[in-house]
Amino acid sequence: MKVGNRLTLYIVIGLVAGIIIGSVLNPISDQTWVQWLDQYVFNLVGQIFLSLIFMVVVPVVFISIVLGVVGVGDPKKLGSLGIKTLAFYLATTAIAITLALIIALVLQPGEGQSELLNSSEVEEYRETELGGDTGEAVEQTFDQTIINIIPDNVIDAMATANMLQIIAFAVFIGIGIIAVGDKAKGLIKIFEEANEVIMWIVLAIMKYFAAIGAFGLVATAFIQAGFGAIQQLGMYFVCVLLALFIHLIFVYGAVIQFLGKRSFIWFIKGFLPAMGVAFSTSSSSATLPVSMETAQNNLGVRKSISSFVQPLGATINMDGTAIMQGVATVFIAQLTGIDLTIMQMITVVLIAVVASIGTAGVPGVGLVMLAMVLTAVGLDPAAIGIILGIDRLLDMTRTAVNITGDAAISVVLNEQQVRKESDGNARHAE
Ligand code: DAS
Repeated sequence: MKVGNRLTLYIVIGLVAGIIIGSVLNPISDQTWVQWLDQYVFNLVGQIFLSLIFMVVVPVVFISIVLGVVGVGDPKKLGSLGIKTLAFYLATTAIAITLALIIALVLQPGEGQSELLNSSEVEEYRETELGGDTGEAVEQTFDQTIINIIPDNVIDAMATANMLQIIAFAVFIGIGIIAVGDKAKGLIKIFEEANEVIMWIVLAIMKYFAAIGAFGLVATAFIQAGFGAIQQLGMYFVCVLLALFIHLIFVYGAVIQFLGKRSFIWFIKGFLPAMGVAFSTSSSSATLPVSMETAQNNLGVRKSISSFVQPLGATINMDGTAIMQGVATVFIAQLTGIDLTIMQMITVVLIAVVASIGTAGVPGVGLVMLAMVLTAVGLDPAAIGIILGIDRLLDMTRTAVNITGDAAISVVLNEQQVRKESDGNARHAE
């Protein structure tokens, strides 16, 4: 069953209706009846939808990766797929943040707004999110990030939805199944049948809840969005959105057209349902079952590639987040009257790439990582309080970009594998 055009249309209608209704109600969001409507209608349907897709994330990721690894069939081939995947992800993230830095340096969103640093939001953020100290954000060093990939308790990894540890455990199970061969035939059958069931559940959730759930989540976000803050932070808002769209259209467009040799319009049309769910949930992890279903059924990506590349990407590849961090760092440096040196900008690129590796795709995680980036270049992380009010609207957009990057890479790797096999068959036939 494909996530068809009709369902895509319903999701888009739900999103647009949510934006319109949320925007109309935002100016009167203090009225009791609006708060009642928001809490008992919009937020309720939204949270039910969110819980339903979060419910299936762990089983989908675990089962799909085991089957994905078994599907690849050879640990050496898996190794090469893994290396190519990581190389693509690191390259697109570095391009994303560099693009963001350039746009922010050219458009100067923080110029002449230094008074924002004295706003109450800064002190409030310092007290509530940074525990009042100078904001030494929890620095997760690179070696800790690597060590944290291996779960010392797989049940705990699943209970806490620690995606990287679930992926690592599933890869080991898959390699074990390949190693024992026919003795594990029964186990493979169990995983295949479990996959059919869990994917049926994902599609049923999409079919019956996606449109109304997306509507509820977006409506409640726009009712609560700080539109007032947008006026003040207009240039910051524009810089982030501009960088996100340039990255989406030109970088992913080039990746799909020139590396995947497919039409970008075909790609966006096919992947739109997943982008709509990402936009409404602001969570790459929650969207993962839908991203994989959509890539496999609408874009023809093989299960063995999609099941490995997309879960990995949902956790370690966050180009949209890197873009926000690039713009925000330059914005806050400009507010503080600091011109970032080339070395500081290189530090921002490296920290943002490393920071995105260890964190799951959940709402607002980009701001948490931003504190680490700002601290690394000597800026006050409490300044994040200035952009907190409008971050939910940007989080929706950057999450959609995050998962689109994962899908673009999975399409390219899939097309390359298909071409490699057809070339091989052609040579064999000669
Ligand atoms: N919401 C995050 C995600 O799910 C992105 C972010 O917070 O920047 O990808």
